[in-house]
Amino acid sequence: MAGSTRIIRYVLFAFFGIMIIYFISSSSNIPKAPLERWKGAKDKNTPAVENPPTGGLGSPVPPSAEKEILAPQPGIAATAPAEALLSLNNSSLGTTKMNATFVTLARNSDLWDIADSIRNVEDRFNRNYHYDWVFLNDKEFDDDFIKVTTALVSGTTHYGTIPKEQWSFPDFIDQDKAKKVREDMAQRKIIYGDSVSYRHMCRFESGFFFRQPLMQNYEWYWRVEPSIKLYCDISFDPFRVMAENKKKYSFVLSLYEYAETIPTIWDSAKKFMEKFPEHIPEGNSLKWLSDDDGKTYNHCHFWSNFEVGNLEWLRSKAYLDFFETLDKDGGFFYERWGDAPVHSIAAGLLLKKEEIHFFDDIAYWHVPFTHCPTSEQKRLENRCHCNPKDNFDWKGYSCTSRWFEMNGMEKPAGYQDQQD
Ligand SMILES: Nc1nc2c(ncn2[C@@H]2O[C@H](COP(=O)(O)OP(=O)(O)OP(=O)(O)O)[C@@H](O)[C@H]2O)c(=O)[nH]1
Ligand SMILES: [Mg+2]
Repeated sequence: MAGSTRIIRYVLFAFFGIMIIYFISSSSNIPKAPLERWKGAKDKNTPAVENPPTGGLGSPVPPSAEKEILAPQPGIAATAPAEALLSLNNSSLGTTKMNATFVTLARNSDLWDIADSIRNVEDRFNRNYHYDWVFLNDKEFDDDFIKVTTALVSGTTHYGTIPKEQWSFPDFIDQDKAKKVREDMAQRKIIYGDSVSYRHMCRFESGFFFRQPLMQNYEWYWRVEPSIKLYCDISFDPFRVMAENKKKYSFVLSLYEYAETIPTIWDSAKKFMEKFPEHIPEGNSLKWLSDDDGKTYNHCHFWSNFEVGNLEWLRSKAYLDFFETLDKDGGFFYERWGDAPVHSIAAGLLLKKEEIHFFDDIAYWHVPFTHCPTSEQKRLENRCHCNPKDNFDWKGYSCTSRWFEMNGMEKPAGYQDQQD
């Protein structure tokens, strides 16, 4: 009798022991919630996020919510309309991943430069969020490209080949005329002026990347180019900031475009405004684009090698009518229109100015310009490693001062020390 009691005790002891070891080992395998340090508005230039993501050190996230953040779930939000997404974000599931992806256009030869960018994005942000990454190319990606980028991205990667008709001369383009333009621009040493592929790239980024089958299921995108740097921790979700604040387009750097590359782009934009007045809302950013009430373009544009934006806006009739109008005028080939002025003029004319966001907290470099937050507090809090002296925002060739002025935003303390 005593013997069988002892056996029962041993069995129970062993059972509970195994259970305890199981719970300890399985919970230590749960990836930790992102270290949220988003605290809402830190100064007047940063809009407050009404529902900051939970899950910070001070607000433990239940295991189920952790899984919501960490598991890629394109299926769920992919079919949810924008309204539903927003209400989901405002609910207690504040930590759900957004329906968003990184997107990069690249050649196979860009591998090591894009690897560098991915490492920056992962280290400063995506290792905590695991967003997907879509890679697009006019040729097939090779095994090396796929192998290395798949290993580096913490989310799911997708690879797409661009259809030929989106990377070639449309039939309404006079190829002889286009060739003469390239020869002339080569002589005048206009940057990329003699390049055919650069023109296809600009036209593709202006009118087609958001229509790729791989992009269809996403609502938000973040464009990343080869060899960029991020200088601060991004401890908030930019996609969520965009959605919760009803933003459609964002930038970190703005500047004046080379006039020689876009002599008639504003004529096409004016033609569009006349033809489609229904697409031009009150309270847009026309004043940022033009100093004479729309007669001429001042060449200000958002630098589109960084963009976080709303794909539904780009796929809207308004944007497509805009692209179509410009495309038919032929300036991608008869001049050398960049996708930056095209996106910027569209955002400036088609969106209300409060739908465009300046991401001061995202410190960024693409040769040769840097955006580094002016506020020392921000730089220290977010472990930034950019030199504030390099900040381009307040220098003479930047259009960011104008952006602040048009919006009545107060410039950060110390900005005068960073002007030239
Ligand atoms: N697949 C493909 N991608 C391209 C091609 N040309 C440019 N790209 C990509 O398009 C984007 C813009 O090209 P960039 O060469 O960076 O143009 P840029 O930023 O104006 O000029 P840089 O100062 O050289 O960076 C990058 O993501 C490139 O990888 C091309 O011919 N094929
Ligand atoms: Mg580039």
